[in-house]
Amino acid sequence: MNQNYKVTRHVCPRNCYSSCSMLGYTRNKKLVKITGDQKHGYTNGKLCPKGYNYLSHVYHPERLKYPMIQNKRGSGEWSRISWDEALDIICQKMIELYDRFGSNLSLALNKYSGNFGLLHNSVEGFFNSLGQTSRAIGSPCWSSGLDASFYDFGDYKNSDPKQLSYADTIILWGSNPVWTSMHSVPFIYEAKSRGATIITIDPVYTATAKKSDIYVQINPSTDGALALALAKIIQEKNGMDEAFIKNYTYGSDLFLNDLESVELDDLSKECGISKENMEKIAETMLYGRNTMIWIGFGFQRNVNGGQNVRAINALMAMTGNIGKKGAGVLYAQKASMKFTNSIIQYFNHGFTEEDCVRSLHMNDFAKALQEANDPPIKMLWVSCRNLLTQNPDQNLLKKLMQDLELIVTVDQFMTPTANLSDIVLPTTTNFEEWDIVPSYWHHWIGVNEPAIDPYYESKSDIEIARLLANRLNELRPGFSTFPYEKTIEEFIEDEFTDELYEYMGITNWRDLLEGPKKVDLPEIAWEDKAFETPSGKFEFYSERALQNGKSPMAHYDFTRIEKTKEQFLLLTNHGQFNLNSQFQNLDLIQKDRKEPIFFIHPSSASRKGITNGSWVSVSNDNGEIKLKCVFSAKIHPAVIIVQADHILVNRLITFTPTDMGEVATGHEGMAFNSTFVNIEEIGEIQKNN
Ligand SMILES: Nc1nc2c(c(=O)[nH]1)N[C@H]1C(S)=C(S)[C@@H](COP(=O)(O)OP(=O)(O)OC[C@H]3O[C@@H](n4cnc5c(=O)[nH]c(N)nc54)[C@H](O)[C@@H]3O)O[C@H]1N2
Ligand SMILES: Nc1nc2c(c(=O)[nH]1)N[C@H]1C(S)=C(S)[C@@H](COP(=O)(O)OP(=O)(O)OC[C@H]3O[C@@H](n4cnc5c(=O)[nH]c(N)nc54)[C@H](O)[C@@H]3O)O[C@H]1N2
Ligand code: SF4
Ligand SMILES: [Mo]
Repeated sequence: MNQNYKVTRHVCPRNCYSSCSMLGYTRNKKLVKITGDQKHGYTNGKLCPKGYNYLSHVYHPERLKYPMIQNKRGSGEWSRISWDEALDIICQKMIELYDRFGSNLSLALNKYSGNFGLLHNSVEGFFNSLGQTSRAIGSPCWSSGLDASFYDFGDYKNSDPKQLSYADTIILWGSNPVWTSMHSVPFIYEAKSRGATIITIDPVYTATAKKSDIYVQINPSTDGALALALAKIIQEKNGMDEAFIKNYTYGSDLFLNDLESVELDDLSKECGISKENMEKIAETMLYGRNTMIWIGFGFQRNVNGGQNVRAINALMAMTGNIGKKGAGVLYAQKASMKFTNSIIQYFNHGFTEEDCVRSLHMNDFAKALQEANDPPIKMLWVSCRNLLTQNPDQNLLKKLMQDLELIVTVDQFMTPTANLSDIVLPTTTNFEEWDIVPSYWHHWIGVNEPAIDPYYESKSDIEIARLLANRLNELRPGFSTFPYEKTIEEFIEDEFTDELYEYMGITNWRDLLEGPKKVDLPEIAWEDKAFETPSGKFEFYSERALQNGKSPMAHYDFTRIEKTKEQFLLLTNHGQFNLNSQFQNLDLIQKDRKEPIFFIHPSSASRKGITNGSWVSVSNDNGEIKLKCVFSAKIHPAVIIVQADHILVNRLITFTPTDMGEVATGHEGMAFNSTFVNIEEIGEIQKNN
């Protein structure tokens, strides 16, 4: 059937739970069809709408074709240059800066999640190969939840998502898988068809809530209060798993003591859920009903996100819902990522992994740029990142970027970030390059092979790293230790060990060309109860947390969450048809995107004298945007929603740290969901500028 096509294997390398395996069909050097890969045991040959639209992404008329230079930053006057010219300008600047400051510290890298493929770590590898450089460190995404897992369990492990199908109760707690993680939804349905109760806890009646048996509209950021309330109710009903607590946990007495000091009434009032309803939720977890809780990433992007995750973990430990079939906490995993990471281990000038990086806070990047001195940042390299839509502090960031001497952005499209750069370098998609891609959710790993030649003059991140290293060393021998003569195959080979091959049931990474492989990890996380905490137990009480200046136990701070009737909490939830700022130029999205909108509960709008369909100024101390109002009874009355893909929304958001995140990601996370705004109807339609 496929005689007329060359069929190649791919993985979608986006920052997405699914990391889908795909097949590319190429005829006459043109990619003509993309399907899901049936051999992937988790995604099972199915893709999301973005996945099925990859052809339009690859051959999008706006794709960058050539290296370009901008006359004056932000002028839009771009001219095509050759790769040689681009490399010369970049490398000469790097060497000049080195000579000026005696190090490469004035050179900064900002890279995050455009592509999670392993070979894209070549960018970090290249930077390491220069000696000391400055680096945006941290994550805007999942930091506080990771630290909470670290304090409680000692590591980041997930059960196989299939375990959802064996649960008696599934709580989708601040996660919206129907939009953001669709391949796990069939497991939820499977559980439901076996009689399981599905509960969604979210300030918004989401597409996921719609599919659930029980929807709980919680006051935002008060999930810790609800978790502790459930713990209290379960304790009162003698629903604790005493054997689990005794054998496998540490600090339960202290936790249970602490629990006594909070009143159920206060907790109920705080989270906005009546005691009767809390009892109903607790009932679904009692009498041996195995419960799985999926804690979303959106959930923990607020000022008390880490503590709230710890409270849920504690609830699950006291009910013994850990390490057994159909039970457990799902958040994210790193256990399958047993790669050597050789690609980043090229150090230079005597520096090592420990001291080659000057860390700039990724989420407080504007301030980090402003404060870096000795030497100041003069050159910025942006890769896999759309800083000027995804980061907070947009206005300051833009202003500070204007002061830099050289900004280079590597991307497939002329993003707002690329637009404020001096040089843009066009890069390949996952249909034009080799790669290896794991997942932070399931345990499968796949290979990505090129189906077609690179689009026009685009090059992969690793190819660019090689070219840079080569050119730098021509100009100044020894400047970079990045091995530009090494082949892509060798880079890949070096990421694997015999142990990892064994885990994957293969003998060579090329076996992945036959289909993705699942790493042989326990289906049930922590089934062995070998927790990796200092006590070797699940830690209700964590000395590590205490040492890091946190409450040693899950703690709900009643004073932490602002309550104001005047302002609204701004939630910027992730959209169904985009992936952060990516895919927004697809027709699929464009056809629905007529005007910039926000959602508000009709009762809140009428309180503010705002009518449905009117234009509204949404503002706070950080800035203002103008949006059209759409009434929605699905939204919590204290909240307004602007989808996270709105390219201007981060003008309203300033760096606000989450309560945890430093251990796992180097800096605190970003509390995007702890932003307050004012709203006011404006008479006529005024354009945002
Ligand atoms: N289609 C699509 N898929 C994606 C992405 C995308 O942009 N589009 N992005 C990917 C990435 S980078 C990420 S991080 C994940 C995000 O995946 P999710 O975490 O599933 O998505 P979010 O929309 O960030 O947040 C989920 C829900 O959390 C709720 N929420 C916010 N604050 C609170 C709170 O205080 N308490 C409770 N209980 N709920 C709260 C929001 O209302 C929202 O419905 O998805 C990944 N997958
Ligand atoms: N207000 C608000 N802001 C948010 C969030 C929110 O919920 N609300 N969510 C946050 C979260 S969870 C995340 S994860 C971040 C995501 O922030 P980013 O990691 O900046 O994510 P993307 O928007 O996907 O931008 C990635 C860029 O990489 C480019 N790219 C794709 N493939 C490649 C490649 O192979 N090489 C190179 N060099 N570039 C490539 C894409 O074209 C795109 O321009 O956003 C955060 N920002
Ligand atoms: S965006 Fe996610 S669900 Fe869609 S194809 Fe990529 S990995 Fe799969
Ligand atoms: Mo994310």
